[in-house]
Amino acid sequence: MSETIISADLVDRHNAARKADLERDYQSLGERLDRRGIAIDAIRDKVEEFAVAIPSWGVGTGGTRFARFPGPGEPRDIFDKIEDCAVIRQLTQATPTVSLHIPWDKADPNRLKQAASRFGLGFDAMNSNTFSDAKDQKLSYKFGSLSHADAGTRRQAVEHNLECIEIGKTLGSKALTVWIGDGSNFPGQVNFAKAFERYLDAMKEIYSGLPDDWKLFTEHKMYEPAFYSTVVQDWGTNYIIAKELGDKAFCLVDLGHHAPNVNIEMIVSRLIQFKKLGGFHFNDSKYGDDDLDAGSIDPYRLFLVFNELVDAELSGAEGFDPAHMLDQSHNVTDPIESLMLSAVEVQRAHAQALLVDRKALAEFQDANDALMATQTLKIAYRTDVEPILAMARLNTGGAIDPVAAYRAAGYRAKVAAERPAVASGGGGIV
Ligand SMILES: [Mn+2]
Repeated sequence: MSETIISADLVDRHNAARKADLERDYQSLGERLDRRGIAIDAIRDKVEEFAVAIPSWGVGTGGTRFARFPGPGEPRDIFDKIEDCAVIRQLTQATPTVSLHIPWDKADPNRLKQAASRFGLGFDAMNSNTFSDAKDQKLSYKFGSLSHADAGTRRQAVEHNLECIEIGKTLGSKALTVWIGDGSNFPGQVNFAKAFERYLDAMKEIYSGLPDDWKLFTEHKMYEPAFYSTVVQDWGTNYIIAKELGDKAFCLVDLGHHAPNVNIEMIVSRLIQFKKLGGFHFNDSKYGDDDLDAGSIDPYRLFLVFNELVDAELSGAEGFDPAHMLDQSHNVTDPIESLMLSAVEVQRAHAQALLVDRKALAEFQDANDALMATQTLKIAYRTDVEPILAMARLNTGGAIDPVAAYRAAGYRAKVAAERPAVASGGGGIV
């Protein structure tokens, strides 16, 4: 039995006060779904199985290029971050793993493993960092890392990634995510082909150090930190990388890393079809890589992405096993609250997508009935699945209303008393 940070008594009392209402709502929704031929318990079971990883860096307050305004009780180190992740896990029961960023979270791997297992947490993908300079680093990444013109800098970046794999092996991680800031700010600054060739050569060295049961994820991003061109610019480039490297290499889709209005759900479908979808970094955006909370701006798009995922799952797409992770910057909210609600939003999109009448949809598609096809999606999307999500939390030991339970527990005030205030300062979010 793993330890809990929020008192189990408090969660029990919280749930007891809400249970009767929830049971009525669940039964009422169950009757309505039954009329559509859907068994509510089967959907709830799938929600209970669904998991999304928490990025260690997400529990600290994020920042923009303008500034960062830390909140009270900021985690001081990875061990504080693990405790914050344990709270998110306890109250939502949707986030069983933490994704580490090296060197930010560097610590004795055995101690890390112990700290996480105390709360029943595991480790998701390892994330390398060659987009900023670590303290005492020999060569700078100012002008790139894996695609750098200088062979020594590329070697240093390759070795860092190999070190991340080594740390991850001890932790029980099974994937490495390589995100780079390489690119250019001016036309003519770099030779596109040469830079990409250097990147691919460096990635091949990293790939050769990957254990057989690991996956390698690469993430595309059209701009930032480089503003004219990035080396891994778009999903096409990302697909080429995964294809060049081999069967253990997959593309990661960060929802914020596309131009506004790009049809992300179609990209997801293409990557599934050609067996290269590795997983997601969930977040939401209005203008660019805003790193806003998942589902906060365009929940319908999140649903449409899950519509593709559920379609692939139900049709038994070969090798389909995408990793789910949140990747957001919480600038004006308590990061724990944002991450809990974001995990629930991702669960919600999944549950709604499970409600799509796929047989009817296929028939409308074949009959060229555009109106009814799109209505079929809308009927699923319009269904308020909150009673299913809340019942899944109640069944698995979480809180019916995670934010209300978290606030009642006074966790933030408690850690603020223990963790010294952090001075506000420079921005920086990837
Ligand atoms: Mn990301």
